[in-house]
Amino acid sequence: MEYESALTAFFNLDTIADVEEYGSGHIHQTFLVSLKDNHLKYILQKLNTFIFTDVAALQTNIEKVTDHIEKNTNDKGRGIRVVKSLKSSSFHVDELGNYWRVFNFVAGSRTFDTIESTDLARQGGHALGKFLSELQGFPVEELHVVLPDFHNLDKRFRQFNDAVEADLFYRRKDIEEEIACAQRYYQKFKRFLASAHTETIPVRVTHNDPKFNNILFDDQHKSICLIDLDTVMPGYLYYDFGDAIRTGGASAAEDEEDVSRMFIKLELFKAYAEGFLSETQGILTKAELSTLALAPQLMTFIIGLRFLTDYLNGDIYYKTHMTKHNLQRWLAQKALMMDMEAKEQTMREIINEIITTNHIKNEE
Ligand code: GN1
Ligand code: MG
Repeated sequence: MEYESALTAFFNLDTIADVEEYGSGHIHQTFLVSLKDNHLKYILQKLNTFIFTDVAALQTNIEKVTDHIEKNTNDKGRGIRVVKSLKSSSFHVDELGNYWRVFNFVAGSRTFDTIESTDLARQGGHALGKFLSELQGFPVEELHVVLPDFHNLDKRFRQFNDAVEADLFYRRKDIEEEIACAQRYYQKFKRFLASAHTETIPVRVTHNDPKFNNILFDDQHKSICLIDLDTVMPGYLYYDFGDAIRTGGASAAEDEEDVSRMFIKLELFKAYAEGFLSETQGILTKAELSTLALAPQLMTFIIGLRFLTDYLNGDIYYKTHMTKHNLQRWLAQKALMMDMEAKEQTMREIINEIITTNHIKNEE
């Protein structure tokens, strides 16, 4: 197996009971390694170095952030940590030039792809809020910007336009309507960002990929922590809250085939926002709070647009599991975004109500 050399770098082979493919990430290859003793488990990953070209910088970010969280959390010893190789390195390069790394597997933890209850959504909100508040004092300038302009709307739209122009796979002719739709919504979100940024929005440590299945839960369905820290970088709060609601408030999976089943569930949105705002009491600015209602629409658009771009580019970025998978993902994201647009006013009222009834104070 291709992970043989990596296993040797991190473990004594005699101690390993089992290795199996694991998880539903779109980028890396992930394995669960179980040891014979104590039922200890680890996560082994072969990194996608087409996307993450500077693995040393990536791993340094993750180590610094997890060290900081471990120092500042009330839940000591329950988070994810980088496991060093037997040679004390935070990653291993095999004979073929593949990069590998290992994390501890948090005992008894699990993830959810869809959200069954408002309690689960609220727990998700707690996890994201805790992550942001525990990293409040982290020196953000120390983080490497591993994927520059990751959530930059203009950059993502430029990449989309380049893909439309190149039309390398002759897919454009069948999706002219989608292209026109994307162009229209780009204008809308450009206006939203221009107006949001008339006030100063602080740059803070953000996760940048807090989709619901990147949250670990225990067997009581209480959230433990966020995982998949690859994209932890300087960012704006609305990136994280928006992207979190894209999955944490949705009625269906991000690639739902039947778009009529894809909408925002306002009760999940409300519960997520309540959990989130209770953990971030006093640290968010007024400018940040005022982005919360529209952020989910914006981020659903940005992620959806990236799926559509990848469809035009011939599916080179995201793993796909069927033909037109990226197109299907865009269509589901578009349906969700349009439903949030129809409910924009209610989403605003929900946020305002939580702020008022819980006396959420912004930072002075
Ligand atoms: C990717 O790694 P994974 O599958 O958690 C992507 C995110 C997208 C997400 C959509 C580095 O996340 O930006 O929101 O897919 N990560 C990267 O599901 O591009
Ligand atoms: Mg990821």
